[in-house]
Amino acid sequence: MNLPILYSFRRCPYAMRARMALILASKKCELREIVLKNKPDEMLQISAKGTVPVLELPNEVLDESLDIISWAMQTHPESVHICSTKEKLMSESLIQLFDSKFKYHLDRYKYASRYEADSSKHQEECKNILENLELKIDPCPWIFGEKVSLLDISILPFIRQCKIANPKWFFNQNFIKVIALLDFFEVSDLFIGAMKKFDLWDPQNPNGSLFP
Ligand SMILES: N[C@@H](CCC(=O)N[C@@H](CS)C(=O)NCC(=O)O)C(=O)O
Repeated sequence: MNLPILYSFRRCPYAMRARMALILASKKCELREIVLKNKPDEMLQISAKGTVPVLELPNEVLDESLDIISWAMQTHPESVHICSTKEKLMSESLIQLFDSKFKYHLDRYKYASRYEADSSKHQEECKNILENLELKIDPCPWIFGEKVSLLDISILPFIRQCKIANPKWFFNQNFIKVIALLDFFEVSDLFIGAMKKFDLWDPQNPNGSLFP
């Protein structure tokens, strides 16, 4: 295969958003499914920081999910909702909030035993962020209307992780619009396509899987 190579881990929310961007922009690549406990040397040689996703292009390596999304969108900006200046500013600040503060508290809530015994304050922080999001959006069905946006694909994988941590608690909260948006996202062809299962990449048998 002579395609861009994507090192990916199915359950990683950053890799999910990169895979969704590649689907939306119809960018074919060779997907190499990895496990975080045993990262292949081939990946570490091009990106020593050892996080997924990593996209290897002929002349460049992109090892930040948002850079992979920008690269994918360069040629197909119309495949997602085109944001007004106000929507763009809102998207940038929300993506930043979810990548930093929300992710910080989500990890400490979801993996409480790895951090500290009491995860309730982290659950509360996640809840506060989702309640604030609830006040800012009116999804129909996506955040900005008919067409999926970069904001949708960037933050929904994290909101989904928050749900998975404790579905009973999550569905009992007051962020009704956020829950409806997540429900819509999880059954969308886009998300289902991005969650397709692939065998683990075997460096002895170097061809990965064709994606999407
Ligand atoms: N800022 C990076 C973060 C990527 C990231 O942290 N990915 C996690 C998996 S969800 C990872 O690879 N962690 C390395 C590890 O656990 O060893 C991005 O947006 O691509």
